[in-house]
Amino acid sequence: MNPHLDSFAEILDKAALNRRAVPRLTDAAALDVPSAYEVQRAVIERRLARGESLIGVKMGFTSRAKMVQMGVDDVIWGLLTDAMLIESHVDTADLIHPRIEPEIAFLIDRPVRTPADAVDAVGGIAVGYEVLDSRYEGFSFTLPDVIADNASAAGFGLGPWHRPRDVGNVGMLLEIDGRTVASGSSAAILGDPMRSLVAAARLAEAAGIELQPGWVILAGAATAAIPLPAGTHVRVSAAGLGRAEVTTR
Ligand code: OOG
Repeated sequence: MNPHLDSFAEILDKAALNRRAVPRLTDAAALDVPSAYEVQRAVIERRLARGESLIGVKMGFTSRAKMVQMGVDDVIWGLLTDAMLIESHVDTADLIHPRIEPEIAFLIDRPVRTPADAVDAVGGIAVGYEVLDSRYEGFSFTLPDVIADNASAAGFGLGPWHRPRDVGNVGMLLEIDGRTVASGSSAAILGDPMRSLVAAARLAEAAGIELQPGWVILAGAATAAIPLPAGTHVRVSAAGLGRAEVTTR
């Protein structure tokens, strides 16, 4: 790999480990989208070298609300490792400036080699949440910056799995300490979260990655992301899918 790109991966990996935000990579150097994905892979390779394993992918900017919030206009993806899975607590001291958003999640139960395999490979659907933590100062980035930073992925949690069903237009809520802080419809996710799954399969095929049985695909948020303070209780829910909850400290 181009040593220049590897040094970018080192900067982002260190930023996450040290919980210290860094300036945007594109402030100092030109970075195009393919190179940004190379940086993302190198960031993930560092995590895998520390013993983590891949357990899925997350889609980003699949809704207008997110594109407008972050000022970008293309669908992207990031990779999820087992260390990112949150059971019931998240320690905000481990993060820089975390945000949370509600998600629809798909469980893959057979290998997805092409986008045509994607829909039939779904073994379960759940509501979940994603904790985002940009490694950039001010949570501010261009499209290549955020791709390099693994699409701001920091953690995620899931509600109970349900049998595959139509989730094209279900109401979704994000509550913090009992107050509704964001709400929307899953239809905000590319018109139907299933389209986000197909987009994930397309990106996977292009990247030469096979979506594996047991992997989770986060389809992207239906709402803007909300800052996640310490000492709160967060609940996300989606009609017909129940809920997922997390406490922060
Ligand atoms: C990038 C990740 C966007 C989504 O659901 O659209 C994303 C960010 O906003 O920090 O995960």
